[in-house]
Amino acid sequence: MDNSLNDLKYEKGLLIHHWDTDGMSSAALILKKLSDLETLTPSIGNYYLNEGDRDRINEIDPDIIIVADMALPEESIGFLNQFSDVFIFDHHLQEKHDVKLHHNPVIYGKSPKRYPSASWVVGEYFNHEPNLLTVLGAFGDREDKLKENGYAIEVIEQLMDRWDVDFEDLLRCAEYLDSLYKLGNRFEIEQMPHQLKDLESPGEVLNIEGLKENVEKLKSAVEKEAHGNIEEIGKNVLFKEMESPFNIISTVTRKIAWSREDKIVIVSNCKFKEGECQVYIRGPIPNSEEIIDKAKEEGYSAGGKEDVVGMVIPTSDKDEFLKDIVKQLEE
Ligand SMILES: [Mn+2]
Repeated sequence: MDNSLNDLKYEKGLLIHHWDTDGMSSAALILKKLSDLETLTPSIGNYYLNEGDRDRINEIDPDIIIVADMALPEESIGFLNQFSDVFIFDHHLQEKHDVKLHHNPVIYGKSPKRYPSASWVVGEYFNHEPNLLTVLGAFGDREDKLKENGYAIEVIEQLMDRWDVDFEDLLRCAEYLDSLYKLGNRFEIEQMPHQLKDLESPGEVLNIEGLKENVEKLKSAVEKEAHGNIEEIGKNVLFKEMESPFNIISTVTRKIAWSREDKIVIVSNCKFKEGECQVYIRGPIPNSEEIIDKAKEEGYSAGGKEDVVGMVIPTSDKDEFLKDIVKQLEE
């Protein structure tokens, strides 16, 4: 085992982590060992370091950097490498980076079932027995699918017995923590690992101030959007224009699509981030791969699979882009 993080000397350490439950839990596990790190999450929705992030990192001027649960591109890693040694802990499929330590068992051929989350990777690296934080990350990333993971579920069931909670309670913990990025509360996300690191049971997570109210606020926002005005803009295509300050487009799209299973549903939201529109498509999409490739060719961020596509485009391109998408869907 590579122990190079265990006897590190540094003045100013920086911990960059994903904004979701797994990212915060992985960061908390690292803080258990190195509690004086500054925490930073990239601008929510960006899987890279933008100018604002780079300014903040320049300001901190770290002499060690740890990255948890984020598959940053080569260019961002190159930026970090200028400051200091970089340590990466992750479980996403990605290229191996030229850094001090790139600890990702999945890219070295280990099964993703054995490492359902970055928290699982970090916990093992520091020789923790699986604990609350290990398990929280896995619930955040895998949710119900954890039930199909025989290895993980055995570990989880033992812990659930000890805590006297059930599967639903742990799902709720992840929902509570993920409310932060859905609301866009970046500052709270960056502070949360410092609070999580001392928690030992799911009940303590559910009691974190404000999270329950967050979840309720999000639920009513989703309901409102999913039942609002929906237009028919193509033969089998429905369109919903959201105006929400929250990052709930994927939940809203799923909700509409599940109630209109014969239709393709397009949802846009240009109010989560200034200057940008999120666009989601769900339903029986005949050519999702083509749509994703074309959006990428045009320089947009896009991803998805056969029944769902998500994209981010500049607000100024929105009308033209949507027209194009409808055309592609009807081809
Ligand atoms: Mn993860």
